[in-house]
Amino acid sequence: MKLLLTLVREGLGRLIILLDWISRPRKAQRPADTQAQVEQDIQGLSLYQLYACPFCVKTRRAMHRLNLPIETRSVAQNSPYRQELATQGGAIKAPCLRIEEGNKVRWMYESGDIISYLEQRFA
Ligand SMILES: N[C@@H](CCC(=O)N[C@@H](CS)C(=O)NCC(=O)O)C(=O)O
Repeated sequence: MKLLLTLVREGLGRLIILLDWISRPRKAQRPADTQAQVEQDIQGLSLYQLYACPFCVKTRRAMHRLNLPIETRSVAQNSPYRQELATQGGAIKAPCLRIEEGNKVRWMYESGDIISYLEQRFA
């Protein structure tokens, strides 16, 4: 039964990845100097995520649409980032955006909040 559930979950995850790939939104186009500034600004951001998690796919789609090549860090089992997310972020839940603000770090959970934050800052 556990194996069956794992297979269904993995299958659905792969299907979501395929559907995402087929229906990728268009990337925002910016003048080269604006894009260079945006890429500088996202240096302090990293997305802790799981490859086939639907909420992570939704967040990565928004990043693609906004043309934000933010570093992604897998929190799959055995990844060192999983423990980092638990101890520093406070929970193992993906996605989570790590935001460096001066010498402080903010951990933002919830895909909807992350997408709103990115849209407000970069759209
Ligand atoms: N409401 C949250 C849901 C996030 C969520 O449930 N993520 C799952 C993966 S799809 C998770 O991190 N589960 C904990 C785990 O896999 O250990 C969001 O929109 O970001």
